[in-house]
Amino acid sequence: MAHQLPPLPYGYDALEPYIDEATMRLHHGKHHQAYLDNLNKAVAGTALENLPIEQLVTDLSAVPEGIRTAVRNHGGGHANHTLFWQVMAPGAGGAPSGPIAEAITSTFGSFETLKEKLTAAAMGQFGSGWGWLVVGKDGALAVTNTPNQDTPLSAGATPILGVDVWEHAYYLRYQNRRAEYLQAWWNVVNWSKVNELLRAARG
Ligand code: MN3
Repeated sequence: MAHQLPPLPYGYDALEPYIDEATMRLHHGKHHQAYLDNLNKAVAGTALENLPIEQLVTDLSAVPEGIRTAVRNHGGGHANHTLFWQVMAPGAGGAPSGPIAEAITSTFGSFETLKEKLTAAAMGQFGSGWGWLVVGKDGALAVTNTPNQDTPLSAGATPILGVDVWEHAYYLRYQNRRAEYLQAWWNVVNWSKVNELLRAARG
């Protein structure tokens, strides 16, 4: 069964005014769909065709060389965007609560510090890529970034919050102002989903 575009868990206009409807329509309907189409094309007829996406991008060395770059880019794009839609929600944002709030405080000292570090990681990603909050193999939280559509899964970490800093994620509303987009993005962070992902990552 080919990989499918997961429906957005809210309307295209639901993240207004922070993320605009036109961006969401293009981003989900065209960009994510294009990663999917290219991923499906790459794995069609191979032994990897039916592997779940997380498994596929976690062990890229198991992917035959001829399609490894395609799986890394388009499989990564599919995995990253699937997470991205889920860790945002309308009427969300603000300070985290629950286990993620405790983990952030014990790791970074405060939510404000995490916010600064993740914003800086996303700002500092030269060109296209992502900023991440991940859970390492040891269960510890860390902030990181990746270029292009690389996923932390390929480096052995589990992403529980990610922000897309490709220009297609913000250019229509924010043009070149990545900092302004990032500041706005914190208003749509879905902490209850991040809590769920933290729980799953720590098993
Ligand atoms: Mn994107």
